[in-house]
Amino acid sequence: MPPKVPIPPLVAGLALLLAGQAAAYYNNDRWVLTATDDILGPRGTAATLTWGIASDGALVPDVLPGVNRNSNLVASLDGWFGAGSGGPDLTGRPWFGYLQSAFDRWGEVSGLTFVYEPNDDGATHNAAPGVLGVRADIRLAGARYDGTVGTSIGTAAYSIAPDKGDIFLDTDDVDYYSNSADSAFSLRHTLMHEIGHSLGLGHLNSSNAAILMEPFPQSGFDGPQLDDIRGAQYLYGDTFEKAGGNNSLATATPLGAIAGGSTFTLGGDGASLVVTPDQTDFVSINRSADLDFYAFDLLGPAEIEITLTPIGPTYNQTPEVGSFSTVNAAAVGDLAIELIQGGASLVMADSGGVGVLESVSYAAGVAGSFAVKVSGATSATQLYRLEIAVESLGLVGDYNGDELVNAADYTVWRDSLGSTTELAADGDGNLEIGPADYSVWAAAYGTTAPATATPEPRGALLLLAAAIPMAGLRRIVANAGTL
Ligand SMILES: [Ca+2]
Ligand SMILES: [Ca+2]
Ligand SMILES: [Ca+2]
Ligand SMILES: [Ca+2]
Ligand SMILES: [Zn+2]
Repeated sequence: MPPKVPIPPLVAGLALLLAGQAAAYYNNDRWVLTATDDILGPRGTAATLTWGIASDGALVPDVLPGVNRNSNLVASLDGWFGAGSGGPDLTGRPWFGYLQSAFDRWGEVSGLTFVYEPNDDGATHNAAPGVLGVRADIRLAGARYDGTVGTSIGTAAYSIAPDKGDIFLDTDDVDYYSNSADSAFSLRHTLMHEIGHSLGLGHLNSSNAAILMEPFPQSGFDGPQLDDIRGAQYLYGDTFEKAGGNNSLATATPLGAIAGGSTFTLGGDGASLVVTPDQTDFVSINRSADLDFYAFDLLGPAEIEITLTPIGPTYNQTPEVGSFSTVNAAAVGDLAIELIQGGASLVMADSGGVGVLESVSYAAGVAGSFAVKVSGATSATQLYRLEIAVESLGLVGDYNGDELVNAADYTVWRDSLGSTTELAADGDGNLEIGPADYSVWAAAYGTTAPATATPEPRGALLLLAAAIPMAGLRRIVANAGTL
């Protein structure tokens, strides 16, 4: 549990929150019109947003009836962190990376892509839409606001929900913002929180989970936490939804070759309650229309075991006004899995309900390309972990596939030594032909495939494998003597 800082709210309560959500994260509507995408597609699909800095002097109307101000953010940042060589190009400023990293971090854990817009025409803050080459979708501005009184910074910042999305910093909170410790944690932390609002996320509180969207400044973690990431993925999908997404076989996310004896794992960071800035491995089904296809290759005959596990911690949460309720982030949606080859379904599983893992296994008689389809019945973000375990079924050391391990296999090894593309002699499955593959061959020299395995037509093996449960597969493997 992160320590709570006993100071007044970070942000004026501007967001109009939707009532009655049970998924934790509280969201407003997401962006509809952006400078890059024009009109966005349905909720849960990816988006590109531009961000920039309002020119100093731009008018900032008070969010509450009061005085209007003019932005002094660039001058303030220069004062806090230095101006470097100065000039109109802000990307060379010593502080520019702090701002950029705050936006980019949200992009690392969701379907959002942030692009810096260097132009700003000085239009009134929160009053003009983003236009490429003119001004950004999300514009940062700052001015003297309510200052710091004693140890209380009062309001440090605010932002307004989409499609406005502009962010305001109280540049009177000098000591708070100019603290450069931990790569200007106070500035980055505040910005990442405000960016959350600019994406459409509202406030919530938890007594046992780290959450960036709590209304008070936090410490003990850096950046969006699991509930925040679930919220961002609810609105914009996971990172694989970018660039058209992975909702079809034709646009499946490529996982590459999975070698025998190895397990490919995706989405493992979704079980974290505290998320560290180096964690980026979060995938989800965020609505029933979200399909996640992944493509992978087998290098030879192999048994595939695929496990799909809904994941996420259990924690409590409450909206700003309301009582605590418990959220089990691993029991939000009912996931299903399917293994596909050449457009045809090989095997699928959906017997488990909400919060229950699904698994399928399949014995592939030959090398080939496969796809996994992850889907689910859900109205909120269900994070998952996908594991694809591959066990080779080929005769060890038989690099030319003639079911004998002899000198001819040595020739295949020697002729492809050093290759990472001709992998017939990759006996140890590390995707490169090296000395270890010679050792695999040497140790197996003289062995032959058992007589019972040779007359089995490959097509028949495939059909049989698809129809029998895992225990049956294991038995076939044992009889073949290859494990
Ligand atoms: Ca203040
Ligand atoms: Ca997805
Ligand atoms: Ca998808
Ligand atoms: Ca299921
Ligand atoms: Zn806030």
